[in-house]
Amino acid sequence: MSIPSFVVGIAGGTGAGKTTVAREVAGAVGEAVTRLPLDNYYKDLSHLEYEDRKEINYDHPSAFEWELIRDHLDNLSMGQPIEMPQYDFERHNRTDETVSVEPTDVIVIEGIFGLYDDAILDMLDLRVYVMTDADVRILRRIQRDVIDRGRDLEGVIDQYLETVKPMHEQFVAPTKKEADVIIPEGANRIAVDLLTDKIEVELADRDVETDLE
Ligand code: UZR
Ligand code: MG
Repeated sequence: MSIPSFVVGIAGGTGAGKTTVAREVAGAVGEAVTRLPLDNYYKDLSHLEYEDRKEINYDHPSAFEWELIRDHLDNLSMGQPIEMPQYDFERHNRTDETVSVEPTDVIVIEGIFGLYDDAILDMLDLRVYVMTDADVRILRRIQRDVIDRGRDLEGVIDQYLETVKPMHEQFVAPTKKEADVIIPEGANRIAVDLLTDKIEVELADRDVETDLE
């Protein structure tokens, strides 16, 4: 790999469908795609007790380890493998394990703050914001947190009103101005096809460039 990877950033509110878009695009591109979910880069909070970790504002940019995100994205796009941290939502903490991730020609970084950090924005070749109505997002969030993650409904509602919604309005929604493309309602077929086509055209152009070198 002689030229840097093509890097796609996908942002949007909780429950917007970012992970689904990233997964579908990654599956449709006819080449290996590395996904970098920002959820894995919440700060290590092992020094805190569970009761205190539960109280952290996970919808604020300061909850993420930005230095590590920048380093990992930089390394991957330059052809270096990384050890990606893993996150346990039930314990609200990073796990002890990491996963080795190999560099590929396409990298998709995805999370509520995918279009937030200036250094990350500089590394992106394609910036996508997934815009889904708040009512749909909270319904999906309830489904995921209550049914899949075993949380209680009241807690999910309180958290939504106390932090998720205000932080979304303050920090996440404004990042849509950074986007090249805004896609409605998550993983709609045409949007996924268009993103896939765009990435494939970029890869083909790069192959031509490398052949000429
Ligand atoms: P997505 N989150 C948790 O609920 N618990 C944690 O330990 C870490 C994160 C939530 C976070 C945010 N907020 O809204 C969401 N809260 O994960 C972002 N509260 O992930 O984009 O997949 O919804
Ligand atoms: Mg997600």
